[in-house]
Amino acid sequence: VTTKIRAAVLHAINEPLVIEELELDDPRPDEVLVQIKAAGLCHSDLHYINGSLSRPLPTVPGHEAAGVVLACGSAVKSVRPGDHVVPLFVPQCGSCESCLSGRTNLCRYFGVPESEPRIFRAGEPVGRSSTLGTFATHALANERSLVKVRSDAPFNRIFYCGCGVTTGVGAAVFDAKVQPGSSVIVFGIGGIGLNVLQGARLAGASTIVAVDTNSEREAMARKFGATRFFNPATCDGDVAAALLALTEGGADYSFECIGNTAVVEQAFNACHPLWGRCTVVGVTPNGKMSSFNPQSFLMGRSISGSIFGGAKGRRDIPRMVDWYMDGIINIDDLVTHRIKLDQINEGFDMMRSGESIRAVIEF
Ligand code: CXF
Ligand code: ZN
Repeated sequence: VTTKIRAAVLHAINEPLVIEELELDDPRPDEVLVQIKAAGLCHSDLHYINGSLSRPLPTVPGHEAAGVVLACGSAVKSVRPGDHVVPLFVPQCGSCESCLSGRTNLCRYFGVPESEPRIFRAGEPVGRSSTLGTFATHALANERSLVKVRSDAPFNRIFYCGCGVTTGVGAAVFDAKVQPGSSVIVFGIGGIGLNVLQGARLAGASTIVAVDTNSEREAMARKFGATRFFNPATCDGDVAAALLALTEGGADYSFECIGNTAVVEQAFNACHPLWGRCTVVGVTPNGKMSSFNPQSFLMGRSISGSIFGGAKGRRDIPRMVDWYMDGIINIDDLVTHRIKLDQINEGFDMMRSGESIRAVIEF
C-alpha cells in the first residue's frame, strides 16, 4: 500500500522543479507519515537546484516544514496521529555517541545516505532531501527526525524553526554563546542573518553590526537588532579593516551567513585579534576554499562552523516554538511570501532576486 502524494521534483540541475504525483511507501515500524501543512524555501534547496551542493537525481527537495502526524509505524513512541510535528533535517536519535556526548548536535544519522527508497514515480525510485523531502503534500520521517510541538502554534510560522530560525538564533545563542554587552558582526542579512541578529540581541549584545551589499536590508536589520548597518559596496578599502575600526579593535563575535568564501575571510579578519570568534553559518559551494594567515590564530582569534545552530531538534525546537509564541523571537516579519506548491519555481526566483526573505508553501 502507498500514499499518493503531490510533490515538487528536481530532475536536472538548473531546471525548474516539476510538480508530479508520486507514491510514498507506508511507514516502516520506526517511521511516521506526516501531512505537510507548511514548507519553507531555504537557500540550501537552491544550492541543490543550481548544483552548488549535489545529490543524486531525481529528488524531492525541502527540509524545513511543519505538519500533522497521520500514521505511525508499530515501534514509534514519541508521537501519535494528530500530533503537530516539525521534521528534523538533523536527526536526534538520542542514543548514538554524538547524541550522548554533549559535544555536538550532529547525530550519527545526519547526512547518512538512505539504504532503501521511500518515494516512487511510476514504480521508479525518487530520492529526497535530508531523508525528508518536504516539498510534498506528505512525507515519511523516521521518528528520530521528528519532534512534537504544541498544537496552538501556527504551521506557517513554526515551519521556519525546522531550519532557518533555529540555525540563526542558535548560532548566536547555543554555538557562539554571545555574551551580554559584547559586539557582534553579521555578514549577510537574509533569512539566516536576520535570525542571527535577533539571537545576538536576545543574548544581550550591545553593538550589533549588520553587513550587506543591499542597503534595502538596513530597515529589516535594525528591526531585528542591528545597531549599525555597513554596506561593503560603499567602502573603497579593505572591508575587514573598516569593520575593525568601526568596532574599535574587532568584534567579539562574527558570523558569515552567506556562504561566500571571500566573505568568510572578511568575517574572520574582522573579529578581535585576541579573542574574536568567527562562526561560519553559510554553506560555501563545493570545492571552494578560503585562506587564512595561521599567525592570526596564535593570539587567540578562532573560527568554527555551525549546522542547525548547534540545536538538538527534539530538545530545542519546542523551546524555539515557545520563544515565538511568547514574543521573544519574531518570525512573522520574516515570512514575507505565502505561496502554493505549484508556485514553487516563482518562490525560488524571489529568493534569487532578493525580493523575499522567507517564502512558505501552504498546503
Ligand atoms: C544545510 C546545512 C549544512 C549542510 C547542507 C545543508 N541544511 C540546511 O539548510
Ligand atoms: Zn535549510
